[in-house]
Amino acid sequence: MAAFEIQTDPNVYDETMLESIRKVEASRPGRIGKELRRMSAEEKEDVLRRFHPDYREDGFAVLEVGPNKGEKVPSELADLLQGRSRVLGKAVDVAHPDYDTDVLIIGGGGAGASAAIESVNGGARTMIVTKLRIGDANTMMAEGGIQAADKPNDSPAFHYLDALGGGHFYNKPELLKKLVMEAPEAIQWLNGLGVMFDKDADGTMITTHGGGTSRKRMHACADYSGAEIMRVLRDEVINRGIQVVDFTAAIELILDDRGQCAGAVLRNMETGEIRVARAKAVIIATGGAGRLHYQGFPTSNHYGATADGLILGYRAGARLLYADTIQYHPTGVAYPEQMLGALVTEKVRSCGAQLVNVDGEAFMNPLETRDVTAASIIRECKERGKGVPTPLGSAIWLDTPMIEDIGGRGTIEKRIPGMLRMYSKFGIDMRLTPILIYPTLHYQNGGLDVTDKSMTNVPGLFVAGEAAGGVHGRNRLMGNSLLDVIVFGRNAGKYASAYVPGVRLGVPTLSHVERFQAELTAAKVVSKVESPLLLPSYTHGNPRFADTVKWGHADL
Ligand code: MEZ
Repeated sequence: MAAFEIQTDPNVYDETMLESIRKVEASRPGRIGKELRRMSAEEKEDVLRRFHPDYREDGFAVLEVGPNKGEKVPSELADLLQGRSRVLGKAVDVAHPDYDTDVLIIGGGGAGASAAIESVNGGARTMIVTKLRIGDANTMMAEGGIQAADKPNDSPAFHYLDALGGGHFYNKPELLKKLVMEAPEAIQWLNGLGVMFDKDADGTMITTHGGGTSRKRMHACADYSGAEIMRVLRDEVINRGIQVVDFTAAIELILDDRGQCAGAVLRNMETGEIRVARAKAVIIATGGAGRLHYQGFPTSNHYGATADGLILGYRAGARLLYADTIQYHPTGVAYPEQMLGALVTEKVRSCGAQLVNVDGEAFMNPLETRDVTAASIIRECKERGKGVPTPLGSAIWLDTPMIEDIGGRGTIEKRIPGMLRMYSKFGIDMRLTPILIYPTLHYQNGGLDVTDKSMTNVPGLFVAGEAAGGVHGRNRLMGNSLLDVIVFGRNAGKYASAYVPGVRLGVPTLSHVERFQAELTAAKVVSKVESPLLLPSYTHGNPRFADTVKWGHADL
């Protein structure tokens, strides 16, 4: 195969960057093959406390109403959780549904699709509603891989311990146990459906390390693992004839007069028309919150990641767990600015690239856990002044040419072809020059609190994927999110369909929405926004974009 050709742009890096690149190149031979020291527990604790955005008091607000009253969450999320419902003041006829199903799934990403497949397998009438199109989801954006302990030198016990340590021991044990125990079968399920995992000539799956893994258990489809998984799940949903209603957002849950979840109020994203779906069980699979741009960070998330499910669940009385803990992926694109915040997969570091400062020094082991790595990058730029100046702030080199030095020519094209092409569009050949990165808002570690049967404290309300909290504790490891959407998407689908035959719905109502509003009024909370948000408030070319998305932590 001919090597991928790139027209490099001699002007893409300015003189300061080029001078720094020369230092990176000069130090590279001495860095190759040298194992970089791991931080001690005390060092990690220190860097997290001082530099991780989760520890910034000014980024958070305390909830004044609802099941988590008194707890802190990111300020932007608090505004939405305590926002004004989109159904208030509207005549919504919940007694006369437009759709009637057993299991209503809100969200068309990996968790929603997996849930739908298993719900149908369980014999339930099943319907997906999604505010964009099926597959427009963070699953699609995941690049580096999916974890599963399925090699002879590994075991779910090692996987459990790695994720528990990475999560700072806050992971809910029963959820984590399910995640790791069902991981090998999840890989086989996906493989059987047609996911094209990277394999050796003899068919053995290729596995690599991720940050915080003690064994090589990252299964990948080059650097578009999520897109490949989503392709196959979407095909499966469509081929099975599962009803999918695109461009339709859920804007409120419906409960019955006994407090059971009984469906959702829907809004057509194009026409604004309101519809009602009656269901005996509802699965929230709405994904993450990157488009809320917590603390002004750019994001690697898809356009619709606005925490909608958390808002719907919370107003209906479902508890949140660890909603104050957010994952900033250490390596988001910092330059060129047209790609600001886009994901540079952790696989780049798994393949050997080091994190290097303006003076060409590799300042840390590149495979520390994500929270520690992100905080260390911020420290290097903000406290030590060792970042590389870019138009939007300072950044750190990811020394990608090392990958080819270590793995041989062609490794980048083979292992991370998507990344190579992404940079090529801007005249950067990452095989020849390092790339500039800075943390980007990537994942919501917490979410709605669920049991190991994926149900919340609201009967009939299930949650799967990124909208659920607990399995990852307070920091998720790479590759455990794709795994989570498969294991817990399927879990929610199975348990929701099994739950349906025992349900007798009472009178449907939206009285919980009025009660919540009354609580807000009593607490003198003035709602700043209508919620759920559904889509971010910026558009390309809109000057407000510049106000919303500032370079993270410029003021630290
Ligand atoms: O699990 C993830 O978040 C993931 C695979 C991201 C990546 O770096 O590729």
